[in-house]
Amino acid sequence: MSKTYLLFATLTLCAVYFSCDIFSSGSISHDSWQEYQITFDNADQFAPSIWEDKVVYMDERNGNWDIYMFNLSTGKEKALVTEAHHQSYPDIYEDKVVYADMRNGNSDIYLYNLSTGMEKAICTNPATQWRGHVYGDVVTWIDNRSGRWDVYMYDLSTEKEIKVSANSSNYKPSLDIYGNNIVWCDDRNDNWDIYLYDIGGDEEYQITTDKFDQTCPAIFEDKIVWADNRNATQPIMSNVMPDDIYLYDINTKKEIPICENDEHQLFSDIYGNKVVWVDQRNDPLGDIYMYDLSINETLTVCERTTSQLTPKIYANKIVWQDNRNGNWDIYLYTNETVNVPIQNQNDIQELLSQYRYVLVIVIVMVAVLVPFVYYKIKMEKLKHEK
Ligand SMILES: [Ca+2]
Ligand SMILES: [Ca+2]
Ligand SMILES: [Ca+2]
Ligand SMILES: [Ca+2]
Repeated sequence: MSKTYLLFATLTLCAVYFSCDIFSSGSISHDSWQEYQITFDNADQFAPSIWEDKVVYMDERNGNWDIYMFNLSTGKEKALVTEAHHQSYPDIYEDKVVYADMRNGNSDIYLYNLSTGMEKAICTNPATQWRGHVYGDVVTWIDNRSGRWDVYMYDLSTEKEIKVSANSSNYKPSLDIYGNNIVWCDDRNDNWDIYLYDIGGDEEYQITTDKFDQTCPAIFEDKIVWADNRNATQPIMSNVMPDDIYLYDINTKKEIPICENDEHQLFSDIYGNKVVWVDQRNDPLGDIYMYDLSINETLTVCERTTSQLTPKIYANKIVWQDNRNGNWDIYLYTNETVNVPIQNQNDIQELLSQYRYVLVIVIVMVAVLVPFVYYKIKMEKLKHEK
């Protein structure tokens, strides 16, 4: 009995030791492309934006929309703005985060400075200001103070606000900014086109003239990408025509198709040679795809039966909103080293981690019971033999 018991006791201790090692939460570095979940709260996290190692998003855990940030270097999440009204759709550049803010009873544009922890009202006009973006010292947004929609900008260094668009749009444009270039789409010609404003030259340029719709532009250096329905042969359900993804090079003045698949492609973003977008070819709820201009290849970033939307890319880091957990969370796909808690990165590991204490108790019980039963049977046998 004592020998058997000793053996089982030793095995039990080993099992407990190794299981604790397996379940230990900590951080890990990965060299190859991998997917990470970066928000875990049961409320919704939405509309991510990324700069270097900082991912910002809107978060409803406090009962109204707030602005939160996850730092991929420290592995820590931080609440940036938790004012009691809605703060939404953040955009980030270095230590500046801009967002739409409802604290004054109508939508305004605010800025949160990560270095100072201070907020600054950028535009509090009583009309609607929406879709704030930031690059360098320039904050830009769409504004309906004229009754129609215009693009405005505010220069943090000169503290001056100017109207950017030469003409107004009937419906809400979307916009983006990189360097001295602000891009947006508007319907001044009764179809959607892409426009560009050069801040340095104080001049507006029309980028697309096609009679179909070009929408949702994004810009990186001299390249602009957008969703384009010029190839739609007939309107599909709800008059939404399938979009493709196109790219325009400001230097060469050439336009090229990035994806002309028959299904809907939308929400594109660009960084370096990589273009990302939402693709409906295999899932009407949306998957994330990427095109690499350096190898002319289309790659799948995330393909699941649930919804993946609003991808943003910075270097080799792609973030998006994902409802695979029954609520919206932020996910990341990267081949760079990031600091994300390991215990949640693998479904099986997550499950094991959740039940680690139950598992340890079961191991201990087995270790106690097996020699006990073995001993009992042996005693019974001895009794019978006698
Ligand atoms: Ca809030
Ligand atoms: Ca306002
Ligand atoms: Ca057009
Ligand atoms: Ca999907």
